[in-house]
Amino acid sequence: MKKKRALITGISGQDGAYLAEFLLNKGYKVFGGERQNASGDLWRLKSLGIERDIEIVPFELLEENNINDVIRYGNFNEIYNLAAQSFVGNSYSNPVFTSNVNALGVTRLLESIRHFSKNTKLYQASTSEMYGNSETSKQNESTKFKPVSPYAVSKLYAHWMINLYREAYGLFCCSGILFNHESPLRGNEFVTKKIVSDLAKVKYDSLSHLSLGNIHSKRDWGFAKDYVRAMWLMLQQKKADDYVISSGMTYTVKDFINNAAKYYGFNLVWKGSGLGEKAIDNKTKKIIVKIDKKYFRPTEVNFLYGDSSKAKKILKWSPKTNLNGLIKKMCEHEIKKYK
Ligand code: NAP
Ligand code: F7E
Repeated sequence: MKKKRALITGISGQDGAYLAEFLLNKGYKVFGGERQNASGDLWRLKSLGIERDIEIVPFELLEENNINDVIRYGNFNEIYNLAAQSFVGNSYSNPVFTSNVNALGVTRLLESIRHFSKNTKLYQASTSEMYGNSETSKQNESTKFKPVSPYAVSKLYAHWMINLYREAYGLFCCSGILFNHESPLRGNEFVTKKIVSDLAKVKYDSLSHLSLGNIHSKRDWGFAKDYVRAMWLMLQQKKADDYVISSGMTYTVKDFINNAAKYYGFNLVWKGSGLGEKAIDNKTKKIIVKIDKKYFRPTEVNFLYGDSSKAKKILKWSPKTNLNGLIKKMCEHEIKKYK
């Protein structure tokens, strides 16, 4: 039987690596879109042992002609658009770049599929950040969007374009509204990876303490490997649609720190408040966590809590790893580096 052909844009990122592994296991021929100014170090694919199984193609969301060449001749059954400027913090200092990549980049891609490859199915990486500071206690597909960062606004634009191209031109395109998902392959700039990696440096290396911003925001964190399975399921349905994918639990950044700290043998006691809040190890009396105002954002999403019952019902999807399991995987991965 002829192998299905899938293009994953953003192949060098966290989700790109796990999705590539998932599709290879399903027997797909996987093409990975990599931007040309990238470091070329596909360390995540290497760590999964799959770098030789993927055909890398130059892919830049800012370049219309490049996108058209890839789509016109690729003959893809499925495209997973994971490429993005994905760091919310960075979107405040680079709002134009973020919009160009995340919003207009998706329009370029949709136009290319419409003109050159109308039967190709498209997955778009939408995000829970689009809800912003939502007034509902849980967020599902009908919850109103109130984005509060340049990143979230750019992703909402793309989200609506996906809806529009589905309606107006009958393209099979789906948005996965994914809540935060993490893994040992997460980028160092995101808070979960920063926590597990810096706690390891405090314990085994010479870092004096961990510096963080707002530790009271709540996130619905899941394991990335569970979430890429949902992306694929969306493209296997008869009808294209949008789905919320979440763990169904919500915790503060502080909860995450307390849980992770135990893996390093720290028993944290918290003192003070605001910028003076700090965590001290009860055994050694050493300061382990301090607050630094430079990590606060001009606007913040305080609370996210997803309701993925539609995905559970239609896609038969539910997560296999909970927060404790995720933290265990991430901490063990860091600790291994020192042993
Ligand atoms: P990630 O690790 O930051 O990966 C982003 C990928 O996009 C990287 O491969 C990056 O390449 C590539 N990229 C950036 N700018 C590009 C451009 N102009 N043209 C082509 N490629 C470009 O992100 P992730 O965590 O895997 O997330 C995957 C997608 O899901 C993103 O769209 C993100 O916004 C979205 N999302 C993520 C989460 C989450 O919790 N992880 C939740 C909801 C939605 P370089 O390696 O060269 O930088
Ligand atoms: O922040 C707080 C920060 O950067 C989580 C992206 O994948 O998920 C991710 O976006 C929380 C925020 O993720 C630090 O203020 C405190 O409240 O890990 P993060 P994010 O902003 O939720 C969504 C769903 C995406 O779509 C995005 O692509 O942690 N926080 N102190 C900090 N955050 C960081 N990064 N660094 C700190 O020092």
